[in-house]
Amino acid sequence: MEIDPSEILIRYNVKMEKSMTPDEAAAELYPTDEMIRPIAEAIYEGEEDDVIEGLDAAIAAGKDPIALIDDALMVGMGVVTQLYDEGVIFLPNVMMSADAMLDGIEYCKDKSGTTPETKGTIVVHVAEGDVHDIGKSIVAALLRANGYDVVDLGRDVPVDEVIAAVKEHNPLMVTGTALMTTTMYAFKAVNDKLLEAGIKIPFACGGGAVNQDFVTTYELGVYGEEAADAPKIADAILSGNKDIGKLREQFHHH
Ligand code: B12
Repeated sequence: MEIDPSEILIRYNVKMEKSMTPDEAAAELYPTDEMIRPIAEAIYEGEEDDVIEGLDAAIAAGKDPIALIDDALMVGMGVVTQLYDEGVIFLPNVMMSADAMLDGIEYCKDKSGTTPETKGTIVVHVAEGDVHDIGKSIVAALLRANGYDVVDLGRDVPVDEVIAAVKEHNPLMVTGTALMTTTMYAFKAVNDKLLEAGIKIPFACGGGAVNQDFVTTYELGVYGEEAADAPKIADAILSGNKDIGKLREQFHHH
């Protein structure tokens, strides 16, 4: 479908007559911290260069690059997600913001420079058919920041590719991210094929569409609500808790 930008603008005018423009709505939501605000604003505007500039200034002022992923980039993306949910902005805006966000994550990862001794390998992926990879990239960044070697298979990863990677890398655990109620069923397929191959490692799953009830329907599933749960689950496995039931006890809400 051809999108004529002038028509979108006309629609905005009609829709916004009585209320705020999208920019004004966004301005209400930005954080007040003067280091963080420009980064959040640049995410909303989808301006990669300004995101990097803002991150640079914050890092120069002593902020931890990895902490900035949650404290600044996620905050900016939160503004975008909220306005999208409210119908104030549309998918093309979200796409540009997502790209700026991913560039920012890469930059923070580079800047963190800490390459701690590896605690073990983890295979990370986005479910087959699903291109939403922001959450997965945060999970990967936090795992790396916490000393794990991450094999990042990317997005829309065929089930068999996940199984092949697990066989090749013999990881501590696998993570899966799904943002759509249709694609999350690929996790069940991954679970079944792992079991078929005699591989019984924890399969930590999360992402917008996924919930605890769904994840408990397959044997290896451990649900993680936030990206920060991924390194916590990995640490628990590392300290000897390899039992899926016990991991669920520790990480699921009861
Ligand atoms: C950004 C976005 C996009 C971007 C994605 C860019 C990218 N590179 O990722 C673009 C514009 C490309 C896009 C496309 C589409 N999208 Co979209 N998109 C979104 C949006 C606005 C935000 C998603 C997001 O990034 N959230 C932020 C991240 C950080 O959250 P997250 O991934 O859940 O991760 C967090 C946690 O879940 C956790 N986590 C994630 N994984 C894991 C794993 C482990 C182990 C752990 C512990 C934790 C964890 O960590 C993160 C932070 O704590 C949502 C709406 C919404 N409100 O969620 C729709 C949404 C996900 N999209 C949707 C749809 C339908 C689509 C399209 C089909 C639209 C279309 N008609 O073309 C296509 C999908 C194409 C495809 N095959 O995948 C629907 C899905 C509906 C459903 N439930 O099935 C949503 C919900 C919008 C809606 N309300 O309808 N989208």
